[in-house]
Amino acid sequence: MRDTVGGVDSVVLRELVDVVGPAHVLTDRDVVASHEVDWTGRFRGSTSAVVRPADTAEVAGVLDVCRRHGLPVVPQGGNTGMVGGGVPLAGELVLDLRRLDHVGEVDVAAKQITVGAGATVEAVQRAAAAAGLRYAVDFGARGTATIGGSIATNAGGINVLRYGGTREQLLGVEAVLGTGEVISRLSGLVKDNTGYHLAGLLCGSEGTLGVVTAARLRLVPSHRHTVTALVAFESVATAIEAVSGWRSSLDVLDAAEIVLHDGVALVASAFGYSLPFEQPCAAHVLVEVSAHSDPTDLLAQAVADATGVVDVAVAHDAARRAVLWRYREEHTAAINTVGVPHKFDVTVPIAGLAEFMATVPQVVRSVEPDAVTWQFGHVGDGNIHVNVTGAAPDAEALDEQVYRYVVACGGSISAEHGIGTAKAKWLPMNRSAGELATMRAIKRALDPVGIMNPGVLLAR
Ligand code: FAD
Ligand code: 2HG
Ligand code: ZN
Repeated sequence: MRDTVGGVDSVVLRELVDVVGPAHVLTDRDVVASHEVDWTGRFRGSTSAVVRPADTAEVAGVLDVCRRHGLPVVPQGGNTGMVGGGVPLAGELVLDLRRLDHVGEVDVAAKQITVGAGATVEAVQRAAAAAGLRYAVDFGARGTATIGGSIATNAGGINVLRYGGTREQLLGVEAVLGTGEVISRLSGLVKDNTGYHLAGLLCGSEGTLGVVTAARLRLVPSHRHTVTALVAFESVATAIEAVSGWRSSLDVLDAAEIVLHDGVALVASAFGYSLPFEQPCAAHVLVEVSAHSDPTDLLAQAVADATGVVDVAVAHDAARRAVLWRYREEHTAAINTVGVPHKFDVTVPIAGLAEFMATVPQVVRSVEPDAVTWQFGHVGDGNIHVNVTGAAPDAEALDEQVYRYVVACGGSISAEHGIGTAKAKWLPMNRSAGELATMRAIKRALDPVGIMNPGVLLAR
């Protein structure tokens, strides 16, 4: 009879140690604990081991062991994902990719960089900035989220309306597929029509097809001037209308993010900040513009042309801009202080967005009368984060009702966070039987043994 350590065969553990070395197969309960629960605290599982490969060859070696023993794997980067896709909910092995954190030289002429999957988004942003360029994907978890995780989830963030999401920055990847095949296309050719775009396929695949080990990323020019304004509106509807107009009139627009009065008040009280304006306002839009010549006048004119503006705070230098951004970026952490949230990361067509935001709290109350609804997000691209506190983490009826309403509004149940385990059950609301069958066929082809994140995306 063979020994087991927390459910995994000791023979398997020895084989994993042979691949990555004894220091990088973690089995101590206290050490693995942080890998077992997600950032929100809603998704908690257990694992017998966390394996920390150093490079692509070691990732391939670990997956080879897993494939031969039929051992399911959850790839994990910074563990900032919001849909329970990066934690071992069914006892899977955790593959921690943060040692693959190489950040290559910026190719200034091509405006590109090659980085390891474990590099943080912020590390890539820093490298780009040091070369006078910019990595256009940006979001609050930048300091912890990895490039691999952001590719696996096709992360969006605050600059999508100007530069697109992660997929739009991705010129190529290196990856180990569930088949064991190692693919590498990091040349960065901008025009390269030589068959299937495998990087695009892996982007958003949430670790279900393979492990991304490196990526070639597009960089954009860094503008000399950046101006941020927090604009207070009398209503959500006027705020949305203004943003819609700015999207046409302001071609220097980088970001337009909405926060509501109750969310701003929560952030202020949770972290000890003063409120941004004396008079409470229904909605605020955090708007950011950047250009080589000072865009302040363009922004001022756009704000002056908008209806329903009650107050404005403008910031030019980095420190004061950060003060305005914290009212937006600290929503996620502030809501966590209230309770474990249900997160609905949704898009609806812009024409129906104001009505959606007015109605969704009623939809929530119809199933969970005592729950509290918080709304904020990337209004510039129609992506609203609806968070609900005060409902049990497993309140499925709540999820179902909200998603049914989103779909009835012509929307998507996942704008940018992915499907993970949290939404796998609801995916057929948004995807046809034909699409799901096609995705399953791709999954079977690239992960024939079914070891790659089996609880995620196509699980139900
Ligand atoms: P993890 O959480 O570790 O993993 C996420 C998924 O990717 C899992 O399914 C995992 O199995 C898979 N995965 C991880 N690494 C790899 C790899 N190398 N190869 C294959 N699969 C892999 N998301 C947005 O889109 N926009 C936002 O504005 C945004 N803001 C956020 C703000 C905060 C405060 C937080 C906590 C999260 C936010 N997120 C946002 C969510 C999250 O999707 C991103 O933080 C990021 O994309 C996840 O990266 P990660 O390295 O933490 O991935
Ligand atoms: C953001 O935009 C993130 O801040 C997190 O996508 C959203 O906490 C959330 O619901
Ligand atoms: Zn977001």
